[in-house]
Amino acid sequence: MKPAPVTSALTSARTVSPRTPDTATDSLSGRSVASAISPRKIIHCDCDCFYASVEMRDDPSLRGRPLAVGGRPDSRGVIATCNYEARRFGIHSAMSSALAVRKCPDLLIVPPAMDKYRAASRQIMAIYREYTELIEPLSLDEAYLDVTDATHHQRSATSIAAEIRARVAATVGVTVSAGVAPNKFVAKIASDWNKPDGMFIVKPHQVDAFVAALPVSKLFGVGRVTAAKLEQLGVRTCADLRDWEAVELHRHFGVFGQRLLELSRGIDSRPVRPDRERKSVSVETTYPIDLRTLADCAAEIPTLAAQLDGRIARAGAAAQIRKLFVKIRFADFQRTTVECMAVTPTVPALLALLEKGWARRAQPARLLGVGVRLVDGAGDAQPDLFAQPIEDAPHATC
Ligand code: TTP
Ligand code: MG
Ligand code: MG
Repeated sequence: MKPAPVTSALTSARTVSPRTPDTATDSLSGRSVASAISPRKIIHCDCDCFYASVEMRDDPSLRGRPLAVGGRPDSRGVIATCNYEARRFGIHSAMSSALAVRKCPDLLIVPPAMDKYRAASRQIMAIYREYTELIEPLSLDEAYLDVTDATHHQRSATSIAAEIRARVAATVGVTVSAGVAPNKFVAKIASDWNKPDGMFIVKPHQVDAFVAALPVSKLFGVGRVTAAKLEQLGVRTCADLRDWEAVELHRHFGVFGQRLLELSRGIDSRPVRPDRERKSVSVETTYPIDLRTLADCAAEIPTLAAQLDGRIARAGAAAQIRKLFVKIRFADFQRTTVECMAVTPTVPALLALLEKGWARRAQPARLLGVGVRLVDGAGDAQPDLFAQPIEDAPHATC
């Protein structure tokens, strides 16, 4: 018996979740952050047959033939991965090596060399880091990148992903497939879409149709048991799932039922969580024409503050703020930073800091930055963003 169609707000045709839910309001304007900012740009990158790619890179004679990395067939070894030639024989990760050689007697199995894979991974992650700090590695060969605020390529996530793929291939010697989408779950599915050495883009307006056609087994958190249970209920695709009442799904799957409904509509607000402990969040702008007066600088603060709020929201850092700061780089390239204790980046507080900083040189400014320092940090900003200023007054209060 098919349940009645859902009549809750979840039936809304818009399925894209624009923002993380853990920042309900914008501290500067009082507006909901979710309504104030546009969809995120998430790239999911995953290397193609990673261990095998590294082996083929280091020994090109291994290319073009079925190759696996794993344990020996005669000692209960398993396949860690295999190249795409070997996959044609039905070989895959976690298969016993003994079975793999039965399926493909010509299969060459090389033992894993983890140090090489770790070194390649470090190189790849360093390339990602040139585009955004918001990187969440999932394994040696895989990461989410939030490039919503990245300024490369006129902010085109597609161009950024294409460049990253080309750079990894050229400098590390392995191929990466990428998915670009407004959230993690769709980006991860998209990176698999055109594997190997491919890329797939799901624009915000395409999420709804893209997700509707997906089998439920593709949903994050749906393993074999849940998929089988859904199948028994007559649910095969996300479109089928959308017909269900939340209460019915709750009856069958507990709290995961609500999550299932969201995912079936392409909603996934999980932020990209960087592994490194974040000590500060900041934004800065270098102006094409110097800002001549304090009033000119002050006029820029609301825009910077709004950008900062968006960035704090995406980093899920709103609850960790302990200080605000304003940075000014003057026309003569001298730099100053002023900060104060605070837990919310309000425009008046940032203006007060600006005024103090400006008074130190009273010169045209070529760059303004605003930021927050977070608890648990050592009190210093990330060094690549804000190197030690020459006239710092780190403990000024406002
Ligand atoms: P994956 O990204 O899952 O697989 P892959 O990169 O080999 O192939 P694909 O093109 O489908 O992405 O895993 C990355 C590496 O992790 C893989 O090269 C080897 C290792 N691995 C194991 O050791 N055991 C496993 O069961 C899996 C799935 C991966
Ligand atoms: Mg991979
Ligand atoms: Mg992977």
